[in-house]
Amino acid sequence: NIIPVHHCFHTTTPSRFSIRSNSFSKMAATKDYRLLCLENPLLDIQAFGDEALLEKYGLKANDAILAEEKHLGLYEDLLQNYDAKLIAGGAAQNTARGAQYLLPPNSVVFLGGAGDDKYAAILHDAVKQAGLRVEYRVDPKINTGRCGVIITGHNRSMCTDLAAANHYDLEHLKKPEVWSLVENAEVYYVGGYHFTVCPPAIMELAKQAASGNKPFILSLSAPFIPQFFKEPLDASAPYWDYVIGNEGEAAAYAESHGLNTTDVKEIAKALANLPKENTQRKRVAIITQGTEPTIVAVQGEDEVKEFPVHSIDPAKINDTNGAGDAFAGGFAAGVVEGKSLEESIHMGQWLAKLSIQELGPSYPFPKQAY
Ligand code: 26A
Repeated sequence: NIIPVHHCFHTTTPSRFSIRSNSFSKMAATKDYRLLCLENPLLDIQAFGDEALLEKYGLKANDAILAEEKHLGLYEDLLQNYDAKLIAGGAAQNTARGAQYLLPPNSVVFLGGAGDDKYAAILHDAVKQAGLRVEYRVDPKINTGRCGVIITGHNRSMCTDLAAANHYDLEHLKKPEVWSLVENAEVYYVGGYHFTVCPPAIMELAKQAASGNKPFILSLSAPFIPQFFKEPLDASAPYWDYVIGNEGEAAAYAESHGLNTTDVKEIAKALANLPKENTQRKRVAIITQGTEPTIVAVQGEDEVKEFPVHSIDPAKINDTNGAGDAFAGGFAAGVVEGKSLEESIHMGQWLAKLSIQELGPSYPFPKQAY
């Protein structure tokens, strides 16, 4: 069953095992593609903007929304008038690249919907550089999804036209060559943004995780998910082994669920103690708060822990777009490797610190060693 390590991009036949040497004397066979991620592959069209630009499109300085008709001119506007850069994005795809950054080759596979255009080509280049395998549901008739990102100071406003990403479906997930990757995976990561696209696919992964006692990680993604996609979000809640969000998402969850509190620790506790399907794992709720400490609540435990973030010279920050995704990527890598909760959080904070020094949701290459 053991075949040599090789890189395998955009193909449908996975190399299931690779050889890695743990030490000179010991060789270990480790399974490939242990982490499987699902969400929306997007191309970020990112620029440094100003108040006037936000106002023109009716955008808040720090937000993530779905584009409406009135927003569709934003993308060309950014490219022509704001010197926008094209950067691989999609929140969970950023997380998947991030986890792969820390894990051995061929550890992570990402699923989502894309087109067959120049934007998809940019995504393929980026994931190839990251060593991330992607299995896109390709729709050649629809363009690849775009996310307009306007940076003002430490804020970012994101406006997404999902396009082909909106057409991900169960049929793709159940294709034998894709489903075998699902069965083979040991940890699942779903970006909450996918609740706007295909909740049945999320539920398939959630149930696959619970029935095999494998960890299922969910990101709340943005305040509008707990606000406007409460029903499918709540249906998946019993399957969350780890739920990750930031302070804004936690507040939106508390409000839409009538928790009657704005205290982040109380919200984390409430999330951790929701009913759970797989009782073999205690749920962990993790709330990041930018430069403030990361809050961690564990199901059934009274004490809510705080983990200070890794300090950074503010002059070194390029932009914070993708910081949360990077945190989730480092954290997920820790879960895959069976690290302790503390160590996994440390890995998340380490990767977030690297990412905010890059332009957009990116990681430094050549790689820095953890
Ligand atoms: C459905 N929506 C709105 C989205 C997104 C999204 N990824 C998936 N679905 N809106 C913004 N993003 C991504 O978030 C990253 C930063 O956290 C952007 O593409 C950006 O790379």
